[in-house]
Amino acid sequence: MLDLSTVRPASASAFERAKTVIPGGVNSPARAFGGVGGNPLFIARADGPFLYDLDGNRYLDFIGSWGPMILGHCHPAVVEATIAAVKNGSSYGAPCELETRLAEMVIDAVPSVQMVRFVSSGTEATMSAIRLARGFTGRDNVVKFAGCYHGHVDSLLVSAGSSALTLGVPNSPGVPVGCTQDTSVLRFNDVAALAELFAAKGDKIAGVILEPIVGNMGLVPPTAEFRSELRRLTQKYGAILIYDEVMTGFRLGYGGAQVMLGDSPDLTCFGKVLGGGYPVGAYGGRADIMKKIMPAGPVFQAGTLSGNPVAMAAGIATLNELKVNPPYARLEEQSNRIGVGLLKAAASVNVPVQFNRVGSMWTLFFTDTPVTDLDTAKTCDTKRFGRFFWEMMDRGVYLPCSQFEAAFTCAAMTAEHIAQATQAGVESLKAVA
Ligand code: HOZ
Repeated sequence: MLDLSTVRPASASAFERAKTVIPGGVNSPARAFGGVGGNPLFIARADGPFLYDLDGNRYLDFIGSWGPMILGHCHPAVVEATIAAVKNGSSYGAPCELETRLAEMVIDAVPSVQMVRFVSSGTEATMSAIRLARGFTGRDNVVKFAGCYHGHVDSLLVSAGSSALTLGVPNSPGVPVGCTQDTSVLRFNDVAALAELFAAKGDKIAGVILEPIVGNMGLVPPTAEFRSELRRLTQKYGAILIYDEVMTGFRLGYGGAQVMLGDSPDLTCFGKVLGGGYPVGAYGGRADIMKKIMPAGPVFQAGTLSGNPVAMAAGIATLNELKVNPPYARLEEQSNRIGVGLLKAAASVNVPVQFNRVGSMWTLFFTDTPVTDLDTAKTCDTKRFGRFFWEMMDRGVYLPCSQFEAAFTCAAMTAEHIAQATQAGVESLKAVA
């Protein structure tokens, strides 16, 4: 096997140094290249659709910081807004109008959201939404779906996707049994199992949380029947339906997955695009539920850097740009073009693949089985994916370093960039055939 440290020596040596002081050399396991082998790139800078590593290589970036950078890196409006904000002070620990303005923008974009609370990450958003669902209903049970990932919340770290799945720890040590004993895990898209669970204990279920369009076992869309049963059963039994739109919010359209699908959950979690590249999460929804949060109500949740002014300014600038110059139709067309090219190339070299895509989120699964849930996602040839990943990297295309993650096309990519990435894919598929 090729010694990767000789290919990108600066990244390799930075990784060695990092490993001596940071566990595994990274501050989030998704970045560690555990699913593809080799060393992670260390990034020197980013601009538009590109990342530049310490060795001076340039890559077309299809991760976009795992979703936030829908406008590309260093979008002038976002840079300008954050510089202006930081000159007014970087954190107050007191309310400011930027928080209200961003909340109004979220409410304007997502009809199911009547009130919003800002936090600092997607994990905090889902953790708080679960607490709120329990506090509001007075019930303990929560339902999640295998392969969905809602951050590293104790009660949701069961059959989790994303890096928990990639690195083989879907149920982490350190999570006490007591934290997950009230969590039921069902198969995504399994309507019969859902109906059975609600029939058995619907009056004990506080809430159901899901990624309405899953990104964390690779891209997996829901069936219409699954979504409508979810809404019907949660309403019938008085359980809170929580859409985790940390990945899909403002990404699949200005109103996220729920507006695209025509759905109306009770609570929604946001992150990623909402912060325009800064640490922002949020949860919002029906006012009668949200008013249970302290200090309006009794459900406790707090955060020193929540609603941070610089992060709020980045979010406002990002959402403003997405509203004024919506990139969604172009992202759809460009992402589709990649899929058409990859499917054609895979067929020509007899590599079995599935290309799942919604808008600008997509995954090339190396399997001949249609991927509709975690079990089918697991039929993938992850070794072949790893080889494909490195072939793409060597051609200057930076994909998510796991079969079980979604790639993101960004608005800074031109037709030429899409053609380059597709050509790299064609050559890489040939190389792994
Ligand atoms: N939530 C991200 C996409 N699965 C991964 C980011 C991370 O865990 O660092």
